[in-house]
Amino acid sequence: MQITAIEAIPYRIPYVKPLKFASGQVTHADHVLVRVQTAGGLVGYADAPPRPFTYGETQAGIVAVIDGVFAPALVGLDAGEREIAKQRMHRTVGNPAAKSAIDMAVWDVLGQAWGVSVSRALGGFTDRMRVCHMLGFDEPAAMAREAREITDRYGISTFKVKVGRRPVELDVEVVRALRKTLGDKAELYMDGNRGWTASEAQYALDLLSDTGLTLAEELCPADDVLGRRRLVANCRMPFVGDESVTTPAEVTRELLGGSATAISIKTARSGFTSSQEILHLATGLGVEVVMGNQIDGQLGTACTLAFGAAHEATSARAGELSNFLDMADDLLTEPLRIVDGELAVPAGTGLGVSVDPDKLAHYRLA
Ligand code: MUC
Ligand code: MG
Repeated sequence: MQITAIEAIPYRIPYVKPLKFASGQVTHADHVLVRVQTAGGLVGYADAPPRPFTYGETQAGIVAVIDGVFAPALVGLDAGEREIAKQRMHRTVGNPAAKSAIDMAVWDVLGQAWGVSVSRALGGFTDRMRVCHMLGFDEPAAMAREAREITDRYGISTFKVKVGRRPVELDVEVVRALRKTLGDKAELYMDGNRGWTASEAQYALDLLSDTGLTLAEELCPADDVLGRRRLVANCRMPFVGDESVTTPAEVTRELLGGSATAISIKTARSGFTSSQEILHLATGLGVEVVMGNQIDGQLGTACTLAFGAAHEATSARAGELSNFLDMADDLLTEPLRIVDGELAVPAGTGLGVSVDPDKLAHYRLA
């Protein structure tokens, strides 16, 4: 099953409701669809969402690195030679979304060829995941209203709250408004996207100590090395590394250095292959993981879901699987549907999803 082509197709779909957070905002899904074709006629898809404010990748850069570097290095390999593909792509230090989308599109092909779902091939632990919704910046009352609507409509009861603003009290007010609106049973955790200093984060944790938060993610930069270590040592809940732990080596450094005590796994930046390395590293060290969201559309969410449902540790917590709800449209033929707070892994081989050719023609860029 020789790989005959790897295409990078840029497209743009607007957001109905822009997502704002401490390190940036997203108003359009300016993503790149990656299509892997094989000699046997099987075709695999995955999505590359550039996050320039975090990793420096851009839509044009993803297209350029796939067309100019990764596709020429991989075309001609057998789809099963994944370790060789990884070796060739990982010569390049950066470009996580481009590398990951290729890795996952190849897995999509392999699942189809083997006649199994990718989720089964990766581990097959369960066929569904509980869903966590990520709430972007707004006024406290508006964020509480959004959470209430999401609960009523989709049965979702876990929320990741974006924090990291100044004054710190604004975000504290948001968490209090959410707790009041959603009650004690809702799970709430917060993500600062490095917006606070270590001491501001400590102040916020102190103010919020009675609100029942379950996780604190990337509240300050990991590069504030000693301040972050002190913060993490004082933190009573797991402190999640996200943008500081994008590779197995970074995970090792941050965990051993005491700068994180839990790990966010994002298939958009470590694909399936490196996400498994990160997962096994974390579980081997007895560290909790959460399936994160790189502000994915439905195809990216299907990848997070496939990986999350595949393993015991990744399905233990609700996965961040719902932000495609903020988009005006999507590319999949059969939309993902959140029912009773859960997403089921699509039936079928590979990723179990297909791209609607008319939608792709409509949204693709020249
Ligand atoms: C998150 O968990 O931080 C925001 C920026 C990014 O790269 O991912 C999102 C969500
Ligand atoms: Mg985060």
